[in-house]
Amino acid sequence: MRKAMMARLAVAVAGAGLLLGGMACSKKEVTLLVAAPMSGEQAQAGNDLLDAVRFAAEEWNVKGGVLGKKVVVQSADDKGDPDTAAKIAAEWKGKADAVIGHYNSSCTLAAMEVYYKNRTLMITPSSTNPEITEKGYPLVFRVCGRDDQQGKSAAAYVAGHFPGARVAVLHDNSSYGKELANEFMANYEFLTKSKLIHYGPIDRSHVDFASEVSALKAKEPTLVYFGGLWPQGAELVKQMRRSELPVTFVSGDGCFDPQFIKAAGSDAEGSLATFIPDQEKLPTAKATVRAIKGRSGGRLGPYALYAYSAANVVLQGMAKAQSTDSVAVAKALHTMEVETPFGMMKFDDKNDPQQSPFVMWKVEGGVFVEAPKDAPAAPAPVAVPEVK
Ligand code: ABU
Repeated sequence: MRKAMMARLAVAVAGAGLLLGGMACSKKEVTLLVAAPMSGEQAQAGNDLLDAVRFAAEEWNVKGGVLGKKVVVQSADDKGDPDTAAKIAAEWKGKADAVIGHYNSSCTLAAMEVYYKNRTLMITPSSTNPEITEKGYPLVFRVCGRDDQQGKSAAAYVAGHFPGARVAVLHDNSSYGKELANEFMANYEFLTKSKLIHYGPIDRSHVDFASEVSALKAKEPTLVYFGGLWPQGAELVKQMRRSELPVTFVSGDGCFDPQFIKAAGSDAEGSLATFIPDQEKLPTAKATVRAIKGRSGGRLGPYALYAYSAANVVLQGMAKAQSTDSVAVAKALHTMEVETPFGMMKFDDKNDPQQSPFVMWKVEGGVFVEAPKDAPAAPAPVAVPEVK
């Protein structure tokens, strides 16, 4: 994998002469493009990323920028739509030195080949679909964890804490939600040697899931795992409570947001979601967390610190490479550790961070708290069949 990626990097270097026209042009500025949903139901997530990258840029600019150039942050609204994301990738050819984005896995998957062909470095702070880095594009990086990791973590938690549960799985049919649901299913069935009682999609365009919930109710599940984002997750939870379906609702990082709790209200109580351990408790993150919350009315978006980290990955990579050239920066990133609020970050052969732990969180008293781990240990998750 490493060899193949370095070979592709070498091809990109060899082609540099042809591609100079595609490189960002300004000599006095370094441009970071934040590409994410800035409007619609996911607007808060996109704006969390944008504000965090702006903050990182301001910190660098106070110290003189990078390589003597001012760091400028631009944004593009992909609306959470893969076609729009691919168009943005094409439109920004030669205008951005690096892209922080996209937020959604579907958008990142749709845009990343265009960025790669245009020789643009791309770092996603939040897209967790494994395929993004499994494809082996040398200019495509990720700073967060992956759905194979969080699906496995959720399955081990459910297997250990809910023995004998009647488990149903729903997903939103997106690159994120379906993949996460599949990872959960494969690991859960492997660990428990039992089958799900239901697996199926919901239609994201619906605002009411009464028919899905009614079909589910007939199967008498005791636990529902959902692969998808908080707007649909909150609606599902409300609809299940309204239908007197007494299940434990379990989801992933897409539902790990105070907006999920706000939208579902008291129905959210007891819901579970995987995310990383408490960022606010990290000694290395304290100052950045305080600053971001100070700028954002007290909110620390789930992926804000990752976006801040992604900006630092780019800028520290440029400083190390002594160049803004994407290929040089990508090469530098494999020879260094980047200082981030999560600690020193090092990339593996696939351009994923070497560390990305997931834990279970629970809604208690209207907020997410880390869920207790004191349950019988699940069987060791070894040799799980690959998810197709
Ligand atoms: N990882 C949660 C939301 C973004 C995505 O991967 O689609």
